[in-house]
Amino acid sequence: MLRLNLSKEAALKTLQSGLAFPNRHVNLIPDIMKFFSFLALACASLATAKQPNILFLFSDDHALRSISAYGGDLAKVAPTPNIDRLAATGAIFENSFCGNSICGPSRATIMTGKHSHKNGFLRNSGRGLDQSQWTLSKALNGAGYTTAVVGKWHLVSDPVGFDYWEILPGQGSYYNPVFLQMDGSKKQFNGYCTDITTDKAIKWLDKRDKEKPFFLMCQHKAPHRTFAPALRHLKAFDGVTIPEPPTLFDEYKNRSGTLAKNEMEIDRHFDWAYDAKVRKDERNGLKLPGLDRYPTVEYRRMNEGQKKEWDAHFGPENKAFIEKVPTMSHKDIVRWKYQRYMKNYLATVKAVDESVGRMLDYLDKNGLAENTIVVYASDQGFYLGEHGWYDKRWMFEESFKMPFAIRWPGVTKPGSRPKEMIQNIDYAPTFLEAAGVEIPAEIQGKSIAPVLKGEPGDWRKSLYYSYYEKGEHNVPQHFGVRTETHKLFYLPETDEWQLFDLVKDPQEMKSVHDNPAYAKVKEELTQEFNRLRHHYEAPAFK
Ligand code: SGN
Ligand code: CA
Repeated sequence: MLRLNLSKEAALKTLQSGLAFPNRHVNLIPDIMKFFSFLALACASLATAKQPNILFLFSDDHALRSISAYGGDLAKVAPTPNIDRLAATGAIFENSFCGNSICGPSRATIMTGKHSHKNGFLRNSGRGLDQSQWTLSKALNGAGYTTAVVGKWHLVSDPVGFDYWEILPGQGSYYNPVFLQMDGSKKQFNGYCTDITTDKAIKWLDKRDKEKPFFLMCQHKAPHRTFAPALRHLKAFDGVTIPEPPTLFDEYKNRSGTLAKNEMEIDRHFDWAYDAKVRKDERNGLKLPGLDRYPTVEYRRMNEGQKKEWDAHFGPENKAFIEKVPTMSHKDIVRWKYQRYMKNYLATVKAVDESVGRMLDYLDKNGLAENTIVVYASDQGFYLGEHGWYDKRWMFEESFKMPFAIRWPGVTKPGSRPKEMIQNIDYAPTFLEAAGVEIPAEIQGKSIAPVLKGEPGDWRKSLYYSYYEKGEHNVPQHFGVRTETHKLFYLPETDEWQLFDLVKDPQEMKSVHDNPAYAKVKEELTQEFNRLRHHYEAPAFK
């Protein structure tokens, strides 16, 4: 099949320079050039017609458990009819993973198709993405795509390879957010961040260069901490009791002692005003157990009308809670916090899902659905009370996994649920294949197109993981391997290994590393870990 990965301009330029013979007196050249120019234009438009649009819908910290298409105990309350609709008309991956469970690094991996040690973006606190390296946006832009990113970026250095961008500075804010403009200025917008990001994405689609295929990254802040819902959704979960995970009161036995040193527990670290939304001035001087360090920052950003709506919801609930605290057990207080956390988290998801619905509707209404690949994913998973936690970072399943739904008309089988293990290194090569662009040798991922077609061939049987950060939430660096049945990871700081049997112990409550019955598995996984580290050219532990 003819694949021409050039824009019309580039195709013309290439042909013209190829015909610039030194003996310029030959009179035929102008005619030949005209003919070939015509051919080039025709071919380029043909290739353009074949290049599908790519709509990348992305959120921040979206746990799989809170997407009803994934099933599980929250399926009945998860407010995701539109993500479900995408999954039903495309594919949703049961085994989709990140390479490093933290925001910037996950995004850098998506943009480069490489693990953190190769793209240089190891941790959020770094200097930002080195944009001089190969990136997905530069490649698609160069291959004739018109490109844009709106919303959360978090790669520190300004976007490159985008015709248009309008991004949140750093983490961004939920209410009345500020957006960084391409000219370096900042503008504030009234309203709710998820809605505003969607408005900007739609506005760009309306105004885009319609001669070209598009690559649009619509990236939300939600449902990231501090889990602040759209005001219209504050009451969405009133009267609902969210099921608790069985490991909400994990005591961190039978695993590395570093787990107990975490600073991401709902019990000890979920801040009362900041996270749980019980402000100091609402407590009648009552001292509450657990962290109580920060103010309710999102509340401070609101105008008087917004504050009124917020208070009308949280005020009476907080009052009733504070009156009840003296009669509550410690565990009951943790349970209350869990309910508060989950209702707000799910309410932020509800707006993200509405955004997905608006974007899908836009494609339908504008005749774009048939020629647009749509992906919904998030930079990593998240703990929704499993192991007593919020946040991510660990290689345990809840945060190692990334939600991933894709609709690629003519390629995905509607309603399919592939089991193959994919990773965020695979997104860039997948999009390149769709665009008919050659995949550079330096890319570490693989196109998932064969999996989508139901012809996975010799698909990978193991995944590599690395986590380099140290600091907030006190999760130690660790590096590991996951197969379909087991997981092994190494903690350099304490020189410890952890081995989990994912079939017998899916909640990862007991490391079997020192269990003689697992000696063979341990040996196999250690070898596989070393093989992967060699394959991906991972540096030595420091
Ligand atoms: C912020 C959050 C942390 C979170 C990191 C990383 N604190 O620092 O809870 O783990 O981001 O998240 S907050 O008070 O600023 O909300 S990430 O998704 O950006 O990697
Ligand atoms: Ca994140």
